[in-house]
Amino acid sequence: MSRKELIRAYGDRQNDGMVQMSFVLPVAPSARSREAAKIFALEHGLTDPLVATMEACAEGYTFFVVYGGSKHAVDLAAIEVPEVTTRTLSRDEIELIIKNDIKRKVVVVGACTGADAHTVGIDAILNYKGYGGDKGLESYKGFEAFNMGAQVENEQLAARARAVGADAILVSQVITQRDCHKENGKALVELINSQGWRDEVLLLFGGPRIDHKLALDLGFDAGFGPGTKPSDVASFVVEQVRVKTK
Ligand code: B12
Repeated sequence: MSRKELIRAYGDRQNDGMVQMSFVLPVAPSARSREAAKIFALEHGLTDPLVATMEACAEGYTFFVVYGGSKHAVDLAAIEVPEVTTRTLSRDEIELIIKNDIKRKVVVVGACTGADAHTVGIDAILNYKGYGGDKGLESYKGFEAFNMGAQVENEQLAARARAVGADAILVSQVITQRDCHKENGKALVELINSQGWRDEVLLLFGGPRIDHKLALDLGFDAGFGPGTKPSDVASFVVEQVRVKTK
């Protein structure tokens, strides 16, 4: 049996299990509301709850932060989760791999698909301005990036990607109501499979509620969540295309 690797929350010192929880209650701030917040935290299993914040956030609503002890521990050794393991390369490293190993432009086509109108995420990855000071794929000499924008149908995206000989298709999904992101993503994979060119293209799935495991489950090659930088994506794509080129 493998050794357990139990970890607990860190508050003031190792293993003290201190956590904080925040919530809004539909009451105005008062001594009674403070007590209600304390009881609410106790009911969730926090020990010795301390109401650290009690602030009115709208008429008749109060925002609370409660600090208290949690008895729970997590066994890290028992967790297995797939993750993108590609190291994020520098711009120079990426450009060099494309120039010396791939020896042609790497073509990517991206879109926010279905009824989803949120363009900011896909723009952050593809457009010149990028994200968090990290310029988008469009800014690399070695990439040719096509951004089709939002509300793009899977058929349109697949047709465009095929027409330009895309190495990778980047799908952004922000809206997750009624699991429409899963349906949209899966439908694209099925479409490309049915057209018989799945082996020729990398499929990347991204958005605030996307992770690598979900993307793999849906048939994509990788998933990218919140905080992804264009250079993370560029690194993954060039490493994969380099392997395919060999
Ligand atoms: C801006 C915004 C809008 C704008 C969008 C404008 C635009 N041009 O994009 C407008 C006002 C149009 C809008 C509309 C709606 N919105 Co809105 N919106 C937001 C908001 C405030 C910010 C989203 C954003 O821009 N984030 C910044 C970007 C940079 O982050 P990101 O998308 O996560 O992208 C990063 C990563 O995820 C990743 N990534 C993203 N995509 C991809 C793709 C690939 C391939 C890769 C590799 C990486 C990657 O890289 C990016 C950089 O790190 C969020 C709330 C929030 N604070 O997040 C709500 C939010 C997304 N919206 C929401 C909703 C419900 C709607 C509406 C349905 C509201 C309505 N009832 O009309 C409509 C839907 C319209 C539609 N048909 O899609 C909900 C979604 C709930 C859900 N999970 O389904 C949110 C979460 C608000 C909320 N709390 O309820 N919205």
